[in-house]
Amino acid sequence: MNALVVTPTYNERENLPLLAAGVLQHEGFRLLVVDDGSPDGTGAIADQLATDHPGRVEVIHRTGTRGLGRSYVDGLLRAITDSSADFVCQMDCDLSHDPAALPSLVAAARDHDLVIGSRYMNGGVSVVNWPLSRILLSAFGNRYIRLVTNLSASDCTSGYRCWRREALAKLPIANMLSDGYAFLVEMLFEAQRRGLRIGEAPIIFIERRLGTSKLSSNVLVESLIMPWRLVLRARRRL
Ligand SMILES: Nc1nc2c(ncn2[C@@H]2O[C@H](COP(=O)(O)OP(=O)(O)OP(=O)(O)O)[C@@H](O)[C@H]2O)c(=O)[nH]1
Ligand SMILES: [Mg+2]
Repeated sequence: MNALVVTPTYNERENLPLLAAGVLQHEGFRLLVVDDGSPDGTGAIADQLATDHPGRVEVIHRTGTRGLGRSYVDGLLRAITDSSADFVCQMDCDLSHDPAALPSLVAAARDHDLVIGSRYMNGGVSVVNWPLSRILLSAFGNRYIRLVTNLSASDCTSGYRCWRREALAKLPIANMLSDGYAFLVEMLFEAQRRGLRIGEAPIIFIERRLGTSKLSSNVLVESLIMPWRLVLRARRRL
């Protein structure tokens, strides 16, 4: 078993070494860091990790317009060409996604094409240290997205995911409409539309302790509009 873990980074200087240690402790797991020219020097730390762990850590240094969606496009396009990777995982670098859960996500992906690490599998929302406003935003956001797009996953916005690489390669990664967090919804939408086998595994999301959030109002507005764009585009393609 070989899994490549893609993590986008923007100013994650303190978190990246901790995340890398958490990922690399698992045999068969490698890390691909997609850094967006972080002003805090995260890119140089990623390069050092690549030197310290030859063959297990790789870095993409992006230039040009920054964005989470764009970074995932670059990282996932690289990942699908990596023929030694059976699985491709995606996770945030801020330790909100516990690397200890990686083996169980990969195990669940043996009989799925995509497994989502879900915060919504126990009736409530499994998050630690979120203010009520953030819980409500996530819960209503997910409900809204599911209503508009008809997605069946309980957690459509989770960034903790594991794909079978061959299934991921069937998606039109280079043609995604979204730049920001909506990218996660768009990928899921395209996966469900193509009939990929989508499963979920419960996770506990822990709010970041180090560094700062990059959630912006632009990104939230895109997340409101994108579900409608996806549905309309899919209708036109029928
Ligand atoms: N490459 C890249 N990474 C990004 C960008 N924006 C956010 N990220 C990374 O995406 C992951 C999630 O971003 P966060 O800022 O933690 O956003 P969030 O998890 O929705 O919000 P918090 O709850 O505040 O942590 C982190 O690893 C960030 O470093 C970006 O524009 N480019
Ligand atoms: Mg975060």
